[in-house]
Amino acid sequence: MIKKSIFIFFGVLSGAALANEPKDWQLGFQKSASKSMSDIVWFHDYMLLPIITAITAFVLFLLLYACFRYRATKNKIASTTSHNTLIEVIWTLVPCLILIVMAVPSFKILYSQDTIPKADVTIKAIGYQWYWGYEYPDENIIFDSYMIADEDLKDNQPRLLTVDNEVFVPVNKVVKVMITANDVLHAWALPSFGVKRDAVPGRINETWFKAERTGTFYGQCSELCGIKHAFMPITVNVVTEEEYNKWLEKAKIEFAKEDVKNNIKIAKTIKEIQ
Ligand SMILES: [Cu+2]
Repeated sequence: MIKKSIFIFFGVLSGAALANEPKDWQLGFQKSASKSMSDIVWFHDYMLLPIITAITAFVLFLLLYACFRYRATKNKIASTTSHNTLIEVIWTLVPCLILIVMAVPSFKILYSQDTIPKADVTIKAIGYQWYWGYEYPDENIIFDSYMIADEDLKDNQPRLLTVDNEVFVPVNKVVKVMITANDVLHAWALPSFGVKRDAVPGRINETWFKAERTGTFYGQCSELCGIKHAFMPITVNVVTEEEYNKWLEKAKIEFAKEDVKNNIKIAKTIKEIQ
């Protein structure tokens, strides 16, 4: 029985760890799919968590020790000590040192996220109330990506995360994402890639990722943007180079940008006629 529960416990944990989407009872981050996210997970697991745990344990020990050692029954006459220069210097310097030690890897990760390498694929993500629009500026592709309603979900499609038109990117390639919005603030966030950037109307923010494995990855708008904020998910399919090229061929016809221009032309002509 115990063996079985241990098996189930670790099974649940590893299952959650392998997923590209949030899972029930999940603890910690989703499994990383980019170096950037691996760095973030390392920073959290091996730097922040040990420091937080050590500080919490130390403060708890001091509290309990003070409560026990200086309890009223054993100390009839209260101490009048109010200063101790040495200890004050220590409790100022030690937190400073901890912050400096934390700052080094933190800034390293921050700068590596901020420096965009030469992009193999460029995507533009535009936040709308309440869906995402995507453009592949180099490929003349443009499409909108709406969430699939609960009643239209097929098997294995996660609720609130599945969209009609997914983003496709090739594996092991640098993908630059230009992020903007058309109406209010949104945020394009994909936990497995360690990516999160605000989508600001009238301004383009840039970020990048390099997915290290294939699969379907899910994210959500991460800036409170209105009544349907929770219903504008982000789905990215990471596929092999061949599959990506195949998708491109199809998408160039289905989502051709020229069509939009033609529509505008047609609309203008109609207006002129009127
Ligand atoms: Cu939004």
